[in-house]
Amino acid sequence: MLPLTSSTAHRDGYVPFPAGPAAEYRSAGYWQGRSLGELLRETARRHPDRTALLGADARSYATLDAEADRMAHGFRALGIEPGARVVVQLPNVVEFVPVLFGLLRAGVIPVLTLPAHRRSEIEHLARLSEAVGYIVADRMGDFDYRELAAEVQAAVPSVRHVLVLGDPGPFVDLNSVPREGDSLPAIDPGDIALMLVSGGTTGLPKLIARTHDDYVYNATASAQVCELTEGDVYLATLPAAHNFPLACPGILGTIAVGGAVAFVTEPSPENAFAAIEQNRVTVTAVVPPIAQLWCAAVEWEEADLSSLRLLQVGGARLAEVNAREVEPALQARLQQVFGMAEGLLNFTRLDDPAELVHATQGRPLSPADEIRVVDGDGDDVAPGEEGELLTKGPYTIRGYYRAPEHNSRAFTPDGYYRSGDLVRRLPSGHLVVSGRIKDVINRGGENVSCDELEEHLLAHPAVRHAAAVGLPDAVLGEKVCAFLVVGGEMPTLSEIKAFLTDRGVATYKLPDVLRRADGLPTTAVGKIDKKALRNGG
Ligand code: OOB
Repeated sequence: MLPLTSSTAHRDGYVPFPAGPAAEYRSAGYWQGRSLGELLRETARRHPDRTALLGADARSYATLDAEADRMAHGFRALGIEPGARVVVQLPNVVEFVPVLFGLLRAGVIPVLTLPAHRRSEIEHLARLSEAVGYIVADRMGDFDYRELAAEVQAAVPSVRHVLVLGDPGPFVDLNSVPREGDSLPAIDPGDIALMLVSGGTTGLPKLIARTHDDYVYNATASAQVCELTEGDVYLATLPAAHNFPLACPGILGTIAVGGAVAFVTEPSPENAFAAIEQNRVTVTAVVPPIAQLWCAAVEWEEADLSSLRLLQVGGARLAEVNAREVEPALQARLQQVFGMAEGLLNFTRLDDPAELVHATQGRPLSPADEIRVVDGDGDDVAPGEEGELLTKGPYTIRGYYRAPEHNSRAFTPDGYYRSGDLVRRLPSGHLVVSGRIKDVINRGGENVSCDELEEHLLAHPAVRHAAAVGLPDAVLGEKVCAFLVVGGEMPTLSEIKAFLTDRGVATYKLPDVLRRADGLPTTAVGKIDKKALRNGG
């Protein structure tokens, strides 16, 4: 083993846990000094022959473990150093797992982006992370990621390596990289393991650096709350690069206990139900609109879903009426999960009374999670009153990566993350999410940053002022409405969509509704009054 002596440049702009809390998390056993790569290694030692990944390309734990090592050697053979960042953008395919563990074992930091991200997001994230590589699949549906990669590489010169799963086109076939070598770096469990992408509170997405220690705890403690065992089969229904299906408990929690993981690239009832039946899936996680769709689809889909024991629903608020439908329709336990890529996770527990499971978004995962509910002045509200949720703990970041100015607003001086979520806390500790103070539209579980969208809209030659707000929608929870003040002729919705798509904006961020306004209402201090816009412009 080589010590990880090379560069520590990846720590520039990283906000570490302060020494005091870090020592406490270690001595209390929340941080176990294990790397994510070791998590897989330990399971492979215990259960070499058990199935790790299901599907046409199924793999046992021993096979996956060896493959992850070979991948790691491949990244080293390309000269990708420990601490370097590589943007990963893969669909939900089994290869996601060996690629992830290969990078982790090489000490390379994956920047986990979603398949729906487009030029605007990927370029920004590649530039911000100074990525040296970009790993994509050749195509998904009618979208060609190699074309996107060419654009990204042209715009961000640090991206030296484009590795493609499938037909590489002008780039390098991921599977052609030589995979021999004799040593892999020693990994410091306190160091950055991977980077998640924030839902985006203001402007473009932020990078969330998670350490091995904190993320191993995130995954294993979540597995415990879900009573996950080696008999479980987890279906990755949401995009694998998102925190929820990745580690809550998701793919990593399942691997920690020796269960099996299956994948679907698309969550339609037809597709997902077939995967549940074929793989005898026991647990999966979805956003509320998908849960609603599945509950309705049992009426017309024939599939046998009897293996499913737990459906986790989170990412956006699940209405109580919809929560009540889940168990009768799917004959599986419902678990509400209120989490964030920044860290804090809340779960309803498997033995919670039905009332709490239906009407709350769960309680914190860890006894070491610190929660405050505060008013606009930052003072604690009375018990049961609504306020903003602030949190810190053993798996919640202390700052976004390379965002010092934003961090001074998003974190309190004593290290709490200001979630922007409005909650009420019940005597049991369960939280009810009642809204948000931050300016984000939650479109079916995908977060759309209003600031970012407005910036793109303002680039249109006819647009003088723009304001994006969420409007209630029966299916998506919220839909994207853009108010425009224009000089001259009002562009049509399809013109605006084409304009934004051309700028590389992801499809899920495109406005669903366009409204013309003569002027935008403002608050007393001159900020755009979004509340007034939502209430009818
Ligand atoms: C999950 O993570 P993110 O980072 O995509 O989004 C976090 C935000 C939260 O701050 C909150 O505004 C909203 O999404 N949210 C919910 C919710 N779960 C997330 N709002 C109401 N009810 C819920 N159950 O979305 C995420 C990460 C890990 C596990 C689950 C979800």
